[in-house]
Amino acid sequence: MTFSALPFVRNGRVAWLFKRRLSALAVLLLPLVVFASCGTDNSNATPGNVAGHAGTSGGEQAGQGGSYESGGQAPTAGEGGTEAGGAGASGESGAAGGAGASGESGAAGGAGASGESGAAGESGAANGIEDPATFAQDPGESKSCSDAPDTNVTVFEYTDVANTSMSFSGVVTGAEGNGTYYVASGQQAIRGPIPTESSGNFAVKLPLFCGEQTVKLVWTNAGCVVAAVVRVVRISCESEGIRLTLSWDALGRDFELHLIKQGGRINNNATDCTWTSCLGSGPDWGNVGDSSDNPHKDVDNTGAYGPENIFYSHPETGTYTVMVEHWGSGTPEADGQVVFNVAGKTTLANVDNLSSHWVWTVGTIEWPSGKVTTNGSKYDCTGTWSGGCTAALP
Ligand SMILES: [Ca+2]
Ligand SMILES: [Ca+2]
Repeated sequence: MTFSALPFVRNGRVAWLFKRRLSALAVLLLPLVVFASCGTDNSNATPGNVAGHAGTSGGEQAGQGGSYESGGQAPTAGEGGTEAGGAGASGESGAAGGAGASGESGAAGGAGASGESGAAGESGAANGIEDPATFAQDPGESKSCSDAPDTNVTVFEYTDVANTSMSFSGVVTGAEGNGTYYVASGQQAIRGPIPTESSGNFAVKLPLFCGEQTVKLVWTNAGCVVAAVVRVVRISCESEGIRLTLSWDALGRDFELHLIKQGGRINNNATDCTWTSCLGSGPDWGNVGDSSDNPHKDVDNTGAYGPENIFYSHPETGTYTVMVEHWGSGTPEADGQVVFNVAGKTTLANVDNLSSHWVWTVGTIEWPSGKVTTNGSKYDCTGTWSGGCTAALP
C-alpha cells in the first residue's frame, strides 16, 4: 500500500500527502544520515547530554541516544488524568511523573508568586525553567572555568529586531554533546536543546519575546560551562497572550503541538491550531474575517528536537487544551517538554515516554485569567490514527 492511498484526506489538504511522503523518506534516509555524519559521536551520548546532529535536507534533523535535560521540574505525580477514551482505543489514566501540577516544583522565593501557576523561580525567573548558566549574565562569552568549551560567537547584542524568531549558528569546540538554549524576558522563558554536531557545528532557530530579552547558548564539558550571552531587543511587536513552545529529544520523531479551543477536537482544522491548520496563518478564531486575532504556528519540525511554537496574541474567552502527538516513528522512550508562556508568566510541563501515535494531554489554559493547569495523561491513538489522531479528544 502506498501512503497516498491511505484515507487521510478528511481535512482535504495536500500537505497531508506531502508530509507522509516526507516522513517515509526520512525513515529510509535516517540510518544513512546518522552513519555518515555523526555516528561515532553518539557513542558518547549520556542522558542529559546528547550527541546528535542537525540539519539535513528538508528541515530534517537526526540524532540518537539519550535525552536532553528537561529543565528543573521535580517529578511530581500527574494531576488527575483520567482520560476519556474515544471509541475503540483505551485511555491511560494518570501517567505518573513528568508533567506534574504546575507550581509544585517552582523554586521558592523570588519575585512574584502567581497563584495557580506556581511561585516564580529565583530572581524572577520562569517557573520550572532553570537558567543553565546563572554565572553568566552580561552580554559576551562567559566561562565557569578556564577549561570550558569555546564558541565562535562574536556578536552579543542585537537591537531593533523586527522578526519573531532568530537563528543562531556557529562552532563550539571542546563541548560534550548538545548545548542548551535559554531565552528569558521578565518572568517568561523558554529552554531546550541546541543540536550540536561532533564537529562542533550548531544551528538553532529560536522564537523571540517582545521587547528586551537575554538569549543564552550554553555548552558543557567534564567540569566547565561556557555561555554565550546575547542581548536581543525585538521591536514593533505586541506581547502574546498565549505562546507555546514544544521541544523534544533525539528519540522522538516529529512531535506535533496542538492548541484546541473550547469544544474543539484534535486535528479538526477549524478548532485545532496545529501543523495542518495553523502554519503561517491560522483558523479564523475571534472576530470572523479578522486575521489579526487568529493563532498561528511557526514551523513543523519533522525530525528530532524542535522547537515548534504556537502564538496567539488575542485569545478568545474560553478554556483551551494543549496536546502533543508523537506523529513519526520515534521510540517509546521519547520525551519532550512544553513551555507555556501565558499572560506574561511561564509554566513548564514535561512529556514523558510518548510512543509513536500516542497523544499527551499537556494541560489547559483558561482565558482571560491566564490560569494554566497541567495534566500529564496520555492516550493510545494507534487504533484511531489516520494521518493524525482521529479520536474525539479532548
Ligand atoms: Ca512536528
Ligand atoms: Ca479571526
